[in-house]
Parts: sequence; C-alpha cells; structure tokens
Amino acid sequence: MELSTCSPEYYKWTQWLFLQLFRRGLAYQKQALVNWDPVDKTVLANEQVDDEGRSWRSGALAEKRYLLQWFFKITHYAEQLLSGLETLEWPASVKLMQTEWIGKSEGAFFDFQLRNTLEHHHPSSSSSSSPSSSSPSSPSSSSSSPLPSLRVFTTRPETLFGVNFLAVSPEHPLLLKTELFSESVMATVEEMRSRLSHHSTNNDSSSKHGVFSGLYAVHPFTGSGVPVYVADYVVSDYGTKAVMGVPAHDARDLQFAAEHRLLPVTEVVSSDGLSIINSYQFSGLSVEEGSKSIVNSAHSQGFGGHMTQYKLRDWLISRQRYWGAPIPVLHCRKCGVVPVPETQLPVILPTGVEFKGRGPSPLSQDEAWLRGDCGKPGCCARRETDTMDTFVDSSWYFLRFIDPHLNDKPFSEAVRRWMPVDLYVGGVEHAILHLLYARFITHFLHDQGFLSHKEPFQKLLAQGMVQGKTYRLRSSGRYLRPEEREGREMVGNEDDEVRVSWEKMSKSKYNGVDPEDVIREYGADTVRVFMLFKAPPELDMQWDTQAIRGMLRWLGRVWTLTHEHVKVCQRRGEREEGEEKEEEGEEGEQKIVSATHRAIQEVTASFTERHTFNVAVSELMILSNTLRDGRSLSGSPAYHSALETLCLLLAPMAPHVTAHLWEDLQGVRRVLGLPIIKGDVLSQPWPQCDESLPNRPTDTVEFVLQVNGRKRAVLSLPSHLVDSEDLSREVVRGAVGGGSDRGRGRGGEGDCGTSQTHCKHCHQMMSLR
Ligand code: ANZ
Repeated sequence: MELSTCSPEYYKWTQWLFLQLFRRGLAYQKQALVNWDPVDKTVLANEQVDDEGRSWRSGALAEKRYLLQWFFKITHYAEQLLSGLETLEWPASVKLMQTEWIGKSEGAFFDFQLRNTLEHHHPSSSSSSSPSSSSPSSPSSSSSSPLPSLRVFTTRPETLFGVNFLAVSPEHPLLLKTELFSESVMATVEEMRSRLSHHSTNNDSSSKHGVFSGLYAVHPFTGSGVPVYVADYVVSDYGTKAVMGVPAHDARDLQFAAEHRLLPVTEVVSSDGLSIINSYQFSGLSVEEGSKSIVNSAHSQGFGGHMTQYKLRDWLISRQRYWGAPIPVLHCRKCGVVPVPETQLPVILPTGVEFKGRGPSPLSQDEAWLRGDCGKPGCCARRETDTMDTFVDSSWYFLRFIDPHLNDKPFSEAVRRWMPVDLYVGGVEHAILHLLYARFITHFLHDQGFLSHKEPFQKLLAQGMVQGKTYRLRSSGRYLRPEEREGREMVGNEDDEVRVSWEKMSKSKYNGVDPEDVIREYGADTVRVFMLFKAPPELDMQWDTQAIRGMLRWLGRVWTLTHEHVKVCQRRGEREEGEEKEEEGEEGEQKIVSATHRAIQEVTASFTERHTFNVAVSELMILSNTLRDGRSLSGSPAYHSALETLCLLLAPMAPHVTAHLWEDLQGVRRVLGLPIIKGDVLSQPWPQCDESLPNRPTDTVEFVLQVNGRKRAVLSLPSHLVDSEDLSREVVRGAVGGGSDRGRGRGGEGDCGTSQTHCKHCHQMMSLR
C-alpha cells in the first residue's frame, strides 16, 4: 500500500478538504503578522517556530511580517481538542504538551468606561502619582463623541480592586481612533509596533516599554479613574489585547508600574493568599468566593462576566513556495474570492517554472497558469498562488491508506470499520504539529458526517531518538570528526578541551552510524534484536557498537543449543529402533515447560500490549538460560518444543536466523515421533500460553529498578507479588535505598554481554519516580 501526498491524485483530495473547510467558514484569509523564514523565504505556523524563535526547517531566526494569509480555524475546535485528549491512550507528556499548547485559561472580562480626564481619584491614591501631573498632555480635554469602554481579560478577577492602570497592546483597535491620541503618543506607538515586528516575541521579561495614552478608565465598582497605557508587554493576539494592571499581585504589572511610577500598589489579597482585603463589600471573602461574587456582581450590572481564553491560534496554512497543494481558489475582480468547483480539482502545480530560490512564489511567475475563470461571463480571475503547508497533506493521509487509489472519493467507506488507528508510532517532535493537525481534521470530518470517529489515533507510542557520542571543542563549540577524537572515549570526562556527550545522531555532529556498515559486519538480525533490546522504544537509545557483539554472542548461543539438540536427535535416529530412551528427569522437564509458557505469555504481552520489545528479548534470554541449564534434556520432546517456541517468539525480531533454526528443528521431528509442520517459521500460528501451568519457575523474582532508564537497584521479591499492587508498595517502602547495584536481572547481563537488564515491570517502577 503506497501513496504519495505530492501526486495530483492525492492532493486533489487535500484541495477537496480545503473546500470543505472553506464552505464552513473554517478556511479564511486575513492580514496577519506572520513568522517569516528569511532563508526559505516563506511563512511558518506558530507550531513551526521553536522556543528560540527559529524555523523548524531552516534553523534561521524567524522574523515578523504583515501579509495576507490563509488560515484554518483550528481555534473553533480548541475545547473539543482539549477534552478529546482524555479519551486517548497517549503518553502523559504528549497530552500535556497539547494541553499546554491549547492553553485554556478560565477567567473574566471587565469593561472599563474610558474618559479623557481624571475626574475621580482612587480612594487610596495620591495625586502626585497620577499621570495627569507628569505625563504628556492629551489632545483635547473634552471630546464631542462619548468614548467607548475598554474590555480587559483577567484570570484573577479577585484582584479587580487592586487595579491602578490599564494597558493595551500597540495593536489594540482603540488605537485606530487616532483622533483620541496626541501625535506624540501615536509616534511612540508606531515605534513600539515596528520594534515588535522585528522581534519574535513581545513577552520578553526585560522590556516593558509603554506610553500613557492620555485616556483614563473609570473603575466600574469604585468610580475612580486609572490611567490607560499602551504597553508592549500586552500581547496583541491574546484575550482582549488589554489588561488590568495589578502591580501588587502580578510581576509584569509591578515592573511596569515601577518603571512608570504608578502608585500606590494596593494589596487586595491577604499575604497567605486565602482571602480578599481592601475590596469594599468583597473584603473578608475567600479568594474563590470573592472572585465568583465580583464576576457575578459585574455580570448583573452589565460590565463583566465569565470568559474563557485559549492560547491556541488559528493554523496558518499559506506557503509562498512551489511545493504543497495549490490553494484551490480564484481571486476575481468582481466576485472576490471564488472557490474552484470540486469538479475542476485538482488544481495542478504548473510545470516548467523557474526556481530562483528567493522572491515571490514561483507560481506567481507563470502567467498562463495564473489565469482562471470564475464561471461568470466577463470575469477576470487569477489563481491563488499560495500553496498549502504540507502538514495539511499529512493531516488526513491515514484515511486514504485504506484505499489509496480511489478516484471519486477522498477515502473509502471502510474507514468506518478500520479507523481509528489502533497504535500510532511516531517521534515526539510531532506532539503539537502533525498530531494536533490530524486530530483537528478528524474532528472536523467527523462533524461533517464523513467519519464515525473523532480521534484518529487511539494509542500513541512516541519513540525515542538514537543517540551517538559527540566530541565538541569547549572553546569554539566545533564538533570533532571521527579521526580527531583519538583517546577521548569517555562521556562526561573532565577533558579541558573536549566535551564528550550523547546527542541525537546527525551528519553535522559526526556521530551517525551507517546501518549498512553494522549490518554487513553483524547481520541484520543481530542489529535489529540489539536495537530492540537496548532500550524501551519510548526512551532514547545510546548507540554502542561494542555492545552489538554481546547480541551476536547470544544469537550464537541459541544457534548452538538448537544444533546440539538436533545432533542428539539425529544420533538417536541412527540407533536401532526399540532401543530404550534415556531417563528424563521429570522435574527438569517441568522447569522447561514452565519457562516456555512463561516466555509465551511475556513475549506476547510485550508485543501486543506493552510494546516493551527489550523485555521480550530479555524473556527469550531467560528461556535460553533455562535451556542451557537443562542441556541434559537435549533431545527430548519438551526440549524440542521449547526450542521451537523460542524460534517462533524470536522470529519477528530475527527472521533470518530463526528461518534456518526452524527448518533444522523440523528435520528431527520424525525421530521424536512428532508430526511434521508445514510452512516456514513466519507462517506458523503464534504459540499459545497454557494458563493452567505454573509459569513462575522460581519463588523469588529479581526486579531491576530503573530510574530514567538507568539501573539503580536490583530487588529480589517474592514471586506472588509480581502481578499485585503490593509490588509497588514494596518498592516504595524503602527497597530503593536497600537495593544493591551489583545484582543481575535474570537473563540480562552476562547473557548478551551488555550491561542492560530489564524486567517486565520496570516501567511501572519508573513511574514511581
Ligand atoms: C489581572 C491580574 C492580576 C492578572 C494578577 C494576573 C495576575 P493566562 O493565565 O496566560 O491566561 N493578560 C491578559 N491578556 C493579556 C495579553 N493580551 N497580554 C499579556 N497579558 C495578558 O494569563 C492571564 C493573565 O495575563 C490575565 O490576568 C492578565 O493579567 C494577563 F495578580 O489580570 B491578569
């Protein structure tokens, strides 16, 4: 099954998706201050700019620019996307990232009537602190038309009586009424706007630029006047673009108030944070009660109410570049924006365009392609030249997979049966990009009746990174090439010149390993089993070529055990029939049968439920240890059956080796009086565990306690605790401190030669951190 999101057969349906969103008002165009990648010369979505303000793709510092852009209204789904997380079996860390990205804040709004004179003083304010005595004058002291009111958003309504200024962002619509402000105020506002457009954020803690607007706001409860400032710490795309300044209880407000000498700073919440003070009739109430009563009272008097805000912004999908699906709309001089009819899809990217690597999109250079027809006679329309962010393609591809070659529909009816995806495996770097976009589109398609499920991916496994050792000069930060690293093998050693550490493999860091090289040396099976064994899939894995040898040795041991058994059987076959069989120790045989069924149970659970492939390998090592200890039973049916099971359980991870072993084991079935099984190892049914067997070979079980993937202790605990909650309690009750680091997990160290040991419960224990 293969599909290619850049083929017109596919992107026809990405364009169809755009049209569905457009029709419902969820795809729209607006002027926006956007993140501009100066290297790729394109716009980036917020999610595509990292914490340092750099492009996820080029790594360049993103700039801010105003452009007319297309957006998808993902904010319309903020609440659904948030509550939907509860239904998902995803790692808590990824859910948390999405929760924080959506950023729900529950609070209140208050409307403050604006005035251009300070008519009242705050009951507790001193006149010397008022801007009227120290600030630039307002353009006119009395205005003919009544001034509007100013709405603020706050998450701390209980602090309303501590307000001593209001601040609006330089982009606040109030500032469009330029007649309300003096020229000098507008000039300062302009300066702030231009400064902001050159910085990726205006939330920088160091700068709190601001200017007194000349206007005052009337406190809705007390009637006192507070000055209104324009301040760059107020974000223009959040809340109401206006805040109430409460310096006594907010650090940013305090810094601003200090810089602008805004006094007094009145505390309105007691120092223990529990009750409301200095707030007239609300004083004495608990913060929670007071907050409610203030909002209710404001609501009943018509100047306030509850308000919920989300940090999530609409998804900017316009890209000014060649790749990506062309946005299927026409711009007509008479009719405005006209969607391309579905019957005319796909709008195919023009061929033969010139790539200059800079400047406007190559699509806007192709005059013939640009000409469109909006359907009305005499119309002169031009095609939209923006293409869609390629994350739009990947936000629905999983639906197409079910039948990738459908011509008349984006996806087959069978999605109702097959979706959602049971288990989705992907890197954590997609936590708030692909995984949020795909959820949004699935929710939307569900609401439109195209899908019966809301969430695309029921379970998520976010795999860790493969890390390699890096060697970096302390002085210049330069990464050393392999030939420059002689004698500097330790991680964390105190080399004055070079810092050795583990980092994600990357060409620029010279710490990559070419899989071809290691596969050539150790074989694909060894490398695969080694990688699965080295770390649980969700943790980073530190690549250690030396340790692969240990895995090769273990596979060699399985090979030897099998061939020893095959030889014993063959010798027996050569002996005369009727000769008496060797006595088989019943106890030893029982041990092998138990170990076999335990392995089936554990490996099956590791594969199907826990995805702890490292544990699966460990369990197979335990079984191979039991077989090695019970070598005297080599040649018996129980031994044979254990080897066959080992082969079947190992086959998904080491298909080549086990294909040979399986064939050899089949060769001696007749000698043992067993029927021949048809087919190769991979076409056999999965072994079934006999639940009635005592599958715990020992009375005590050793547990390796790992914290953050590192072995901290080995605990020897009674096996009856294995599946009980008592285990967690036992561990918490001091076993951590008393554990010895010298112990060994069964089947781990010494078996494969690496220092890794695992137990099936290590995850539970890790979560006890
Ligand atoms: C008064 C107050 C008093 C506030 C106090 C906080 C502490 P979150 O939780 O992030 O939603 N705020 C509101 N809109 C803003 C904007 N556009 N730019 C910058 N700040 C803004 O934050 C909500 C709080 O951030 C709001 O509550 C408001 O300040 C501020 F002791 O109001 B608060």
